[in-house]
Amino acid sequence: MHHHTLSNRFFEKAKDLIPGGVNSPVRACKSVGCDPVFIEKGEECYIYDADGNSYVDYVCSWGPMILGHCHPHVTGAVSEALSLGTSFGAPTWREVELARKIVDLVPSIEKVRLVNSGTEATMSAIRLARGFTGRKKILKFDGCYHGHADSFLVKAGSGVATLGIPGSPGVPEEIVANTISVPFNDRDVLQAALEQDGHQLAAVIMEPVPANMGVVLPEDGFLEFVREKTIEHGILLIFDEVITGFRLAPGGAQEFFGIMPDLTCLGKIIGGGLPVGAYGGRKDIMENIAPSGPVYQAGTLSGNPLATAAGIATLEVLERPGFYENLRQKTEYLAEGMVELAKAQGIPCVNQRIGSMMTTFFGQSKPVKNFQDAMKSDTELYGKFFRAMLEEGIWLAPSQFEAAFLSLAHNWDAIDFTLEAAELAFSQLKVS
Ligand code: HOZ
Repeated sequence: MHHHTLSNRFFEKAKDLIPGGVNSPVRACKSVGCDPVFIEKGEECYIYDADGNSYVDYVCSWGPMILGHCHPHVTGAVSEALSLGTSFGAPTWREVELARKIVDLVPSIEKVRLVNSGTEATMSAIRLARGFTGRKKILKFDGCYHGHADSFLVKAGSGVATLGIPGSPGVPEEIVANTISVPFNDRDVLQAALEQDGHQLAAVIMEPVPANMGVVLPEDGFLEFVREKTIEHGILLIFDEVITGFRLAPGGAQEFFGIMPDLTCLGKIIGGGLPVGAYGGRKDIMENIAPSGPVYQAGTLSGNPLATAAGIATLEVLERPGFYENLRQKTEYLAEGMVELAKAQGIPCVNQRIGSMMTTFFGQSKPVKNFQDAMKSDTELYGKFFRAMLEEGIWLAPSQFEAAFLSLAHNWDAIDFTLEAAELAFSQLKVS
C-alpha cells in the first residue's frame, strides 16, 4: 500500500495558498476521487513523488516529455545555456535556430513567432486571423481545447470538460458570441454553419486529432473536407498542434495526414519541458504581426534562452531515424495488451490511439467520434482504474478526457510492468 503522507501534507498547505492547491486545474485529482501526489523528480520514463513512490509516467507533463525525463542531450543543452544567462529581452541566436528547425520540419510554416505557452499561441493566432481577414467570428469544435483565452471557452475539452464547467464566468458574452462550436467529424453541421456564417468567419481552429476529450480520430476525409470548405469561404484554417506537433511526426498531424493549414499553433514538445509556444504559417499572413505589420503581440520572456535550448535539443533527438516508428510500436503493444486484458475481465472499454498517444474510454462499446460520445464514458469506472493503477505505480492522466503519452524512454520492461498493473486493476474493477 502506497503512503502519500508528505503529498497529503503539501496539498493541505497548498490549498491554503493556491486556488484548489494546484497551478492548473487538470492537476487536481478531483474527478478520479483522490488528492494529487507531489512530484519530487523524474528520470527517463519514471517519476518519483515526495514520499518516495515511483510511477511509470504516462502523462509526460501533458505531452512535452517525448524523450522522457532528464534526457542527457536536453539537460546538457539547458545547463550550457544556464551558465550564459537566463534572459535578456534581446534577440539570441538560439531563437533563430529553433525557428529554422520549426520552419524546416512543419510543412505549412514559412514564418514563426515564439511565445511562452500554447494558450498564448492560440490567442495570438486568432488575433492575427481576425486582423488579416477583417472578420470577427471563429469556429471551433466541441470538446477541442485551445487553452484558456476567452474566445475558446465554449464547449471546451480538457479541464473544462473534466470539471463539467459549461462556460466560464468572467468571459464576456460579447466575446463568446463570436465563437461558433460544432461537433467534430460532422460534415453536415459544419457545412450548414459555414453556409450561414462563413462570410463572417476569420478562422476555423481545430486540433486535427483532438486529444483534449480523450483521443478522437478524424474520420476519413474529414480534415480534407474542412480544408476544402475553409478555402471556399475565404476562412483561415488554424491547426492547433500543441499536442500533435512533433508527436505524430516531425511535422505533426499536417505531415501525418498531408493537409496544409494556413496557420499552426505549437507548444509542449518544442519547449522540451520548458515553457514555449509558437504560431506560424503562410508568410503573407505572418507578415501582419508587429513589428512587420500592425497586429500586436509581444512577450518579455518569448524565445527565452533556456527554453529554446531545451526545444532545439529535443527536436534534434526526434529527428533521428526510426524515432516515431519505435514510439508507435510500443504504443500499439501497450494498447492492444490493455484491450485484451480488459476484454478477458469483461470490462467495457474502447481504446483509441494514433502514434504515441492513446485513450481508453471506459463504458464504451463503439468508436468515440466526437465530444457527445466521449461524454458518455463511465468516469466512475475510469476513476477506479486510475486509483488502482496509481497504487500499482502507474501515473495516468487524472481524467477520462485526456491522452496517455509514451516517450522514447518508455522501455519494454516498463510497458510490461504497466500491463501487469492493468491486469490487476481490471480484475479489481470486476469485483467492485
Ligand atoms: N492540454 C493540456 C491538457 N490536455 C493542458 C494542461 C493544463 O491545462 O495544465
